[in-house]
Amino acid sequence: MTSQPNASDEPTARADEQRDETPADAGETGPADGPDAADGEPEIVDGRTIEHLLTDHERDIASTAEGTDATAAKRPSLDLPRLELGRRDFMKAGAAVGAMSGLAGCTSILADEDDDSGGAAGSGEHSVAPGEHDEYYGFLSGGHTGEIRVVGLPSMRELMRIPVFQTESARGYGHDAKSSRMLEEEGDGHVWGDTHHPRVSQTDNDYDGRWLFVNDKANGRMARVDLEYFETDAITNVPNCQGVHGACMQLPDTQLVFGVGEFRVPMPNDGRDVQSPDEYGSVITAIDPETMDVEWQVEVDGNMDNGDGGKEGRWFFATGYNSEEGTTEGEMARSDRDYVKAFDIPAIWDAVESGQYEEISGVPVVDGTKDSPLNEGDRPIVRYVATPKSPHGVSVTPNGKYAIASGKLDPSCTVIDIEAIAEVDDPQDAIVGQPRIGMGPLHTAYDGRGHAYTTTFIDSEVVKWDYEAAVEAEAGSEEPVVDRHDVHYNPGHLIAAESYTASPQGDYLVSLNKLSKDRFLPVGPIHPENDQLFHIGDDDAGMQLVKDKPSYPEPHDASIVHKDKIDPAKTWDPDDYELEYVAEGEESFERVDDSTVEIEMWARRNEYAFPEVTLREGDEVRLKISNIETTSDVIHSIAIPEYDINLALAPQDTREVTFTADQPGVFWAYCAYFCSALHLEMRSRILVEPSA
Ligand code: K7E
Ligand code: CUA
Repeated sequence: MTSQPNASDEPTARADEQRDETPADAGETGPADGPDAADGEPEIVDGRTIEHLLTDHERDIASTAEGTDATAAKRPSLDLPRLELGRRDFMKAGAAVGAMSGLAGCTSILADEDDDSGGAAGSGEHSVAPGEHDEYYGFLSGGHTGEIRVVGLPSMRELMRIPVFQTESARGYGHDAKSSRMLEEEGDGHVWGDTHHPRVSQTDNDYDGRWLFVNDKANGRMARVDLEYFETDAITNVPNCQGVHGACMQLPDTQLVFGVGEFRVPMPNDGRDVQSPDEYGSVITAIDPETMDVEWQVEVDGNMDNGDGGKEGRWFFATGYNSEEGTTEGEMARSDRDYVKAFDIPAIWDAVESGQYEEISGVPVVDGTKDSPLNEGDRPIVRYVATPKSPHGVSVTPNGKYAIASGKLDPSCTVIDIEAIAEVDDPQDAIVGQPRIGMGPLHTAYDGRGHAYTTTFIDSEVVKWDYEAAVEAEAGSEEPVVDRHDVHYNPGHLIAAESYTASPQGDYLVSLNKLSKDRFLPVGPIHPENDQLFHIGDDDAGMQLVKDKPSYPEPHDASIVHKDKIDPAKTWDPDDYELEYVAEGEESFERVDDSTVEIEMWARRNEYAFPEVTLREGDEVRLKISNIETTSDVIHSIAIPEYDINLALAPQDTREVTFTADQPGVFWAYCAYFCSALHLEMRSRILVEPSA
């Protein structure tokens, strides 16, 4: 798939070429042969089949990447019949040209060329002056950096990063005893994670500012961030599943946190059944938000993906792909339908409490597969709703009426009536709407005024639509769509302010775009992503693109919380941690035995309690240190070179670390936070005397 679209190609010719690439051909010829090897009967392209567009899309990514060299950059546009295309329009053109072969509804795409996508700078009305505060906190996942980023909205200024699954020296995370223990014990020593879905705890269907939960797709964990201290305070290693992907909560009061298992693996994954994919399983996991203990798991058929909880606490929804239970891409995308699974939480609790489970890895695992006895009778624990095709995102409308799943490999979204789920005999009858949104719909957010906003990965748009109108309209109709806007480019998630609550704010929306291409100054072959801010508060004016923010790879999802609902600490409260604070005058140096030393000390501008510490080679040293400043923002650290230690110390904070002084010599421990005019002088001489 390296060929570059030729300027002289007729759109129709390209479309024919695409038609040859039927999914069946691709499957038979194998990935190594590529699309050109396909020679089957031309498939009649209809609006619900997009494999050819995917291929086209991949090709356009390749061609646009080539276009980033200097020569191509000087070439302002390519002529295609009816289209004047700049490089920026390339992706879209690929999709549109492909779409022309089969669809009538692409005129809006073509007509919408004059968007306000020009500048990276924010527009005046939505900017935040120097010294002024933002209206919202945005909590973005950091993807495979393993962290959470905190940005202010609408400025999009990055305010802080919260390390979760990776060590981070600037915050001493993974350096002090408590955080290293957490990473060690609940991560089997893994040094990274893959955060996707940050969800803030709610009470009565509104943000309570207490916690943020986030998944680790890489190593199957769920973490909790304390939003008073903006610090990860618990990690749970989830058994019986490789990756925890979707993360969400039982509402209205965060009674449970759910992790949606993605990859199918043997359960437990201890070497059994490696050659028997049929025996692999996929589970959702319910975690107690207070204790972070795993309460139970439910095994289902197929792969799962994303999840969202209903507002009333009974239902929890997970999308899924690979109902084929294949192990290769070709096998996974074969069927036209996969399932949205609706989990009946009280019914699952009943099964757990009446002992109807198998204990695997110490956790009750309830059988929620289609053939399970627990899915017979009038109160099945999991209802399987078939939707097209490999549905990806699912989110519940603010009024709690509908769960909306995005088709991913189908241009539609599926509207599921949540009340009907409990009543209908056939779960399919709970589907009440299926509007046509566009190519590659992935995720949906809400403004609280009855509008849904769905990203389309292939079309590179945010599509605004009316979900009640979608219930009225015929399946496949585009009528419910009220607005669409280009994004740059290829969006994954999008999130509107407080969209996951019962009362979204309805003013801002962020589209998290996977590709930025030529949007920013080039910084080498790994590009930043592009998070774009939209103002959505004026339905008459439509969506307005306000800002571009380059983003380090790679945020997937976000939660946007009004500033009044978060109450961060300004300094630590010593009552909030287990260690005892070391006040001035309480410092001590104690040689416990021949090879063990305990040091308790403090730090303040511009000194440590001990300007000098003498150790013997081989000593095991337990060092506890408090920052005795009471002034907010006066942060110190103690960095100990050669021993890989840097403890960050916010005012009134106390941290501890244990290390073995196995290197003789002189080591200047120093403060790494620039704290005062005499910061450079803030140091302690550590002498490690050789052991004779
Ligand atoms: Cu990237 Cu929610 Cu993990 Cu969609 S997920 S994009
Ligand atoms: Cu303390 Cu620099």
